[in-house]
Amino acid sequence: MEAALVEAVRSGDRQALARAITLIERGEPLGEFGRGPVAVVGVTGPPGAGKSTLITVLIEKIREKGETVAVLAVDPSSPLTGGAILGDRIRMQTHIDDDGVFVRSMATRGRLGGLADASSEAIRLMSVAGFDRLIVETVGVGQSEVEIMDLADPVVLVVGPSWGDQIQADKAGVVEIADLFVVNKGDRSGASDVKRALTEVAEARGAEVLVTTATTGDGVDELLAAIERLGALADT
Ligand SMILES: Nc1nc2c(ncn2[C@@H]2O[C@H](COP(=O)(O)OP(=O)(O)OP(=O)(O)O)[C@@H](O)[C@H]2O)c(=O)[nH]1
Ligand SMILES: [Mg+2]
Repeated sequence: MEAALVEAVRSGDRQALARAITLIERGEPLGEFGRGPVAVVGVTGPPGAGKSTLITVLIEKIREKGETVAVLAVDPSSPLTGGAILGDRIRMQTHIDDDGVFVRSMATRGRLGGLADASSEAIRLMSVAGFDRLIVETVGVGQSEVEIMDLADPVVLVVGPSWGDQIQADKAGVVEIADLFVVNKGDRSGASDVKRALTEVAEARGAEVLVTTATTGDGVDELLAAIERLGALADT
């Protein structure tokens, strides 16, 4: 990638960042590129669990603290998630006029090389752009999502209240890389059952299980606090 463009990204130029991510999307290699100092919070989980809605509330809470935040939503272009990108854009657009917020969806359909490579390059690029926080959303449905989450610390797994049966099935998947478990849609019946079902696997990983309701904001302060505790641990 052109050095001048990368320099512009480093100087905090948001348009340059958007352009650079588009180039990555189209298959232009980033080349040797180190990570910036910002912690990457990974948010993953099954389609429709409420990841984007939760992130939208997290953005508000982070802004209330006076911090800036960038979000990358990776679209694996699978039939399962068709339309997710549009939904994310519309929802997170509420922050469009805020200079302290950068939200970008990235489609990786047709890119040369793997989904994980493209996302990793975009994440590295975003990590030098001067944001206080960086959040990456992926749909936790396959191995490539697990690879993307290699870059994230901590990894937050968000599931819905009907997820209980999946826990066993997902033994080798996202469950194994999660540092924090969130049962969202706490307003729906079943959330406490899923919390109970998750507790064993969470405890085995030394992880907490939280219940949130993204649509009302319930539990999101606790979620942000838990993320901060994990971030603090990651630094030591
Ligand atoms: N009742 C209820 N609905 C919720 C809650 N959180 C999200 N939703 C709804 O669930 C639907 C999916 O929410 P999203 O935030 O798009 O979920 P997602 O996990 O980002 O979905 P994908 O990106 O498509 O995988 C939307 O209609 C939300 O309004 C919640 O806490 N309670
Ligand atoms: Mg989403």
